[in-house]
Amino acid sequence: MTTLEKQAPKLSPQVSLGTPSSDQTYIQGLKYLWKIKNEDDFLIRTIAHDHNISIPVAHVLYSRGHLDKEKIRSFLFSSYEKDVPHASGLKGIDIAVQRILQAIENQEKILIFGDYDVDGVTSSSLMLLALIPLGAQINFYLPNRVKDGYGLSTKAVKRAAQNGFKLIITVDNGITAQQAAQEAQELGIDLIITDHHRPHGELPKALCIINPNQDDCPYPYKKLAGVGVTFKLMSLIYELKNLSFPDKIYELLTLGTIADVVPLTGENRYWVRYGLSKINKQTSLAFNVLAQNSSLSKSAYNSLDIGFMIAPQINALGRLDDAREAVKFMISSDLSDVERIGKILKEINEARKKVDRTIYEEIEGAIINKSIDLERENIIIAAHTDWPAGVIGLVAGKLMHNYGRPTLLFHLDNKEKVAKGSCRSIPEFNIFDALSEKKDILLSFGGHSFAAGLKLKQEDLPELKAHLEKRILDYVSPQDLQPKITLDAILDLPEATQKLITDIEPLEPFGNENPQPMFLIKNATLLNQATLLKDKHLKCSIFSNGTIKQIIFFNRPELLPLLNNIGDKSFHVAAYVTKNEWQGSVKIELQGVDIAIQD
Ligand SMILES: [Mn+2]
Repeated sequence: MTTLEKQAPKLSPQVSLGTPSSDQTYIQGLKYLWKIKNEDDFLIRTIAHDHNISIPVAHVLYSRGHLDKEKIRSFLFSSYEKDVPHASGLKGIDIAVQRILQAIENQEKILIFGDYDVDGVTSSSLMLLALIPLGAQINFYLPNRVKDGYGLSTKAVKRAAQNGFKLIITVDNGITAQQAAQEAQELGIDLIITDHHRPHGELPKALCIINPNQDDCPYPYKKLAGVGVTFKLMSLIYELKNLSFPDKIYELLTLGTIADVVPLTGENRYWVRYGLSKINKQTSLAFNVLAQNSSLSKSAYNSLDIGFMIAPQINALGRLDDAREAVKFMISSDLSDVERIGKILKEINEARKKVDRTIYEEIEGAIINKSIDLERENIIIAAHTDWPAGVIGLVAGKLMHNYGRPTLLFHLDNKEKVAKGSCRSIPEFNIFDALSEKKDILLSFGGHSFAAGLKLKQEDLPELKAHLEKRILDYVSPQDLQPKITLDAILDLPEATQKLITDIEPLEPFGNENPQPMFLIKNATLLNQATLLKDKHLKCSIFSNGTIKQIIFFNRPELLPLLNNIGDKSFHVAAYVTKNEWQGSVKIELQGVDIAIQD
């Protein structure tokens, strides 16, 4: 063990969140604290042998707690029979199916009420695409983020009544729409709520609620996205009618599931795999335009391409003035329409990236000049009138990752004197629970343990901050509040071959709760001078165990002077192993994440 590697200090006994960390080794890297599970050589070799996979891949499975032979098999080969529970297990779904079929039969007007994010847009699109061919008199409404805000409102219900709708179905929202549900009841409109957000407070009084996260819903898999819940409802209708879905349905399910960053485990893992296989056979017009916009040309797309290149553009859909365009873009078969909207999306997304960078830099500046003092404060909390509500969630995510702190950013609406916020939290701190304790000052809030949205009076911001600062001291150790990365396996540089790429593939699709594996390359030395690409990406060659490999560190220009003065000193590298496709040839590429220089 080098001086850099030390056993994790024992957490204080009242800390029950997170996994016990005594079986972890920590390495202090330049930017991140590296966490890697202590190896058990015998177990790793057994996994490799049992499943005929290479040692580093077996090591990844071992580090992630896939130890049981049967569990590993079902992880590597997910199957419909094992991973996909029948839709009828969802509480309320039978009532919903009957009511929808009745509405179609009687030609009653149905309104889908969606959301402006990718999950909401794909959910709405999926339901339309499924119900229109059945002859439903169906229309949809997506609220405008600025004018209407999130979720089904009494205003929207009144308007629906005026327009003669008899049935409203929410997708990806509605679980906290108590007042709107009341209004619907009074106006004689039946309301079906489909949602996946955690219920809190009294459940709305609707005809039925389909949400696997309801306390008494027996459906075993709780991590579906909004589009996943919509899909289950539609799949039961199609099963009853003995029909099969068009491929486009699976594309929408895949896009929404990846974009909503739900865990890619269990049923989600099954559907994303299935959807990717459909996408890689034939992509839709919308998908093609989005791939072109991001200059992606690959023989096969993976979940990371969708998460990082495709989904952010669909997110820009929510910023279109006319939200209807978003759904039109997703499901239209008119190429000129799709191309026209696709062009706008590209522009909006580029503009969004600029705003995103400006906000990030402003906050970074505040941290550097200590107006946000991370030595004394444990969370990042900041607010501004100029920050658009639609962008702050993404920036909060980036800050959380780079600083290791739960982050809350607010758009200040000075007319109404309210603050509308987005927060992202570290795995060790359940932000949903922490916010629930302060319900009395929150005008609205909702979300998950790692991400939530909220609204409160501006004057209450200090109280919220004080509460969160206090809770974080109760639950989280100082070590939890450092920017961290989790490494999965040791990689001997000679093992970094094309075969390794093939061996890693069964672990895909990567995303939330199943990240791309990160490897630890020990005791490397620099072979020759490192260089900068485009002034920001560092490229160099490293040498270890008789092997030389090129490696690229994206957005780490500060490593240049460091590495070029390192001489013969050896260092550890944290890196991804990826496939680089260029003009038909496939090469292995090491993408460095961080280095740890040894004394
Ligand atoms: Mn959602």
